[in-house]
Amino acid sequence: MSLVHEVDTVAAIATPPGEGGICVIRISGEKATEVTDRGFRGRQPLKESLSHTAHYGGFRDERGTILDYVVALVFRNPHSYTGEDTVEISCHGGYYVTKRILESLIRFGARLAEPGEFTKRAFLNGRLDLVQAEAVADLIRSRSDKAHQASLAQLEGLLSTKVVEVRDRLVQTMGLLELELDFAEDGYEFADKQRVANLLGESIQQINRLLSTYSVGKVYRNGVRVALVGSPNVGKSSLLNALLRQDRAIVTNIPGTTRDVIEESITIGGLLFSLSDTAGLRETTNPIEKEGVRRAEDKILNSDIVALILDGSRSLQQSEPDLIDRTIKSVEARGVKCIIAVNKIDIRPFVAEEFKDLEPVIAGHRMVGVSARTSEGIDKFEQALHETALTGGTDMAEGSVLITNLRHYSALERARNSLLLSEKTVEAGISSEFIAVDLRSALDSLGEVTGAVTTEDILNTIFSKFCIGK
Ligand SMILES: Nc1nc2c(ncn2[C@@H]2O[C@H](COP(=O)(O)OP(=O)(O)OP(=O)(O)O)[C@@H](O)[C@H]2O)c(=O)[nH]1
Ligand SMILES: [Mg+2]
Repeated sequence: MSLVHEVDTVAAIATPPGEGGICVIRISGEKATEVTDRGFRGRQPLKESLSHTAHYGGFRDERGTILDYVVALVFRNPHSYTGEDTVEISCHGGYYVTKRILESLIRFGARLAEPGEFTKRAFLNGRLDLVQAEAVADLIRSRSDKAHQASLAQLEGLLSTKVVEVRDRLVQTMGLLELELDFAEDGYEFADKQRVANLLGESIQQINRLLSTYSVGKVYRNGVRVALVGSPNVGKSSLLNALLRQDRAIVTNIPGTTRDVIEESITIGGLLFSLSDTAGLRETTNPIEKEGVRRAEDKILNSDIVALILDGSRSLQQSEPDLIDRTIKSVEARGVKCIIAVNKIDIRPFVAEEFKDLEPVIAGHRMVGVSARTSEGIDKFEQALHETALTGGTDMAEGSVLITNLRHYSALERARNSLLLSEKTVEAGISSEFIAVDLRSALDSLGEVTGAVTTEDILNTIFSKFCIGK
């Protein structure tokens, strides 16, 4: 697809595949009503219908065979999602019926929409900016309260407004500098350098404030991956079951029960946590268990929090201090967070002092006593997970402006770095020409966030991640 607005008419199924009460097929483009009219017979042609009207009728294929009785909604340019003429056909939600209607629409002159094409058209027609278009995808994918809140705030334009505010101010600064450049040979100086320096400083601060929200924002959007790891039989699977309040993983008193990684999700405080129960870590010659241990080690490397589980009912076994040492060091080396849960406190109460021998390895990591059997301490363990997930930031109030997306973060970071360079240039008293160069690239980076400045590559990367029909 090119950046040039394509005027052809596209169609796609907008609802998930499968059986359901209804299914919606979306048609958008200049000929949306005309194309649909080739199959649809209601009281009046859709082509002659007003915007925001609903029409009942039969839908026929190209041979005139009735496929279904449907309701067609008409939205007229520019009052539609895409900004173009759009028809939404609600048919009975069957896999076959829907597919046949779509096939007919293609024969009647529509083209099958590419992934995200409706939203891309909405962007190209100025109905949404890029942050909002991405928020649509995030909203669809959100699986927790916080993810939902954050995507909604972005869809409502909170982040865009902030970015545009910073950009507008810099555009003014740029204007002053450019004016000066035009008259440089005459020795005029229009831009008050102190004022320029102040504007740059304020913009840098504003961007820094936005950047600082990312540590929390990415957790809101992406959730938190937690690996439950430890020696065999310490109660990892029991703990998973206790957290899920469901008898999900097999628990036995035989060490080495779990081999495959078992993954389930829960929400704590509105955040999504993906939990992985793993095989107990130990030296083994059993090839199946060995593979389990390898997968467990893999999980340690690919999680946001490692929950190291210890068995508090017994003293540490010979190899355990070494295992704890190795696990915590590898976790720390990768910047992964770690919590230690001492399990089976129903047998023996948890006394932190008893783990003094493990200092200094465990120093700085939260340690909680739990019982997977009685669920005592599970609430504290959940709280520890929640707080650990948000370390480096604070929980944000509903409606706060948050950076949740790495693309936005990187663009803002580039903008900030360019502004820092231009600030230095101002301080050094070097000519406006050089200030303008870095300022220009800061403006470009800021523009990339909302899509004011964009390339086909950026658009394709963003919209190809959407599903078809969106
Ligand atoms: N008393 C008591 N027993 C527990 C508790 N948690 C687990 N157990 C018991 O400890 C044994 C091992 O539990 P699992 O959950 O299978 O341990 P695991 O760490 O998943 O073990 P592997 O999969 O073999 O690595 C079982 O007999 C459980 O019933 C607890 O909190 N209290
Ligand atoms: Mg297990």
